[in-house]
Amino acid sequence: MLRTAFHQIDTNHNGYITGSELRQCLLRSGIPCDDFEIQRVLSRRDYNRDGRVSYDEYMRFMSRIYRGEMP
Ligand SMILES: [Ca+2]
Ligand SMILES: [Ca+2]
Repeated sequence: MLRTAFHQIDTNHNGYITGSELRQCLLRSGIPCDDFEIQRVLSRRDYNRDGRVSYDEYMRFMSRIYRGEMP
């Protein structure tokens, strides 16, 4: 289920979520976001600071949420 969500965001299926892919995903969900908001959301998931979110980083973030460690 989580893996499906990742691949829905990763529209070009290169294994990384970029800012523009995240923005498109939010727009498809009816959530318009400005660049600042996108960067804020992205940076919370981008643990190694390479400007994109890998599958491992995504899973790490989601598992923290599921354990109740994120607000
Ligand atoms: Ca991608
Ligand atoms: Ca990264």
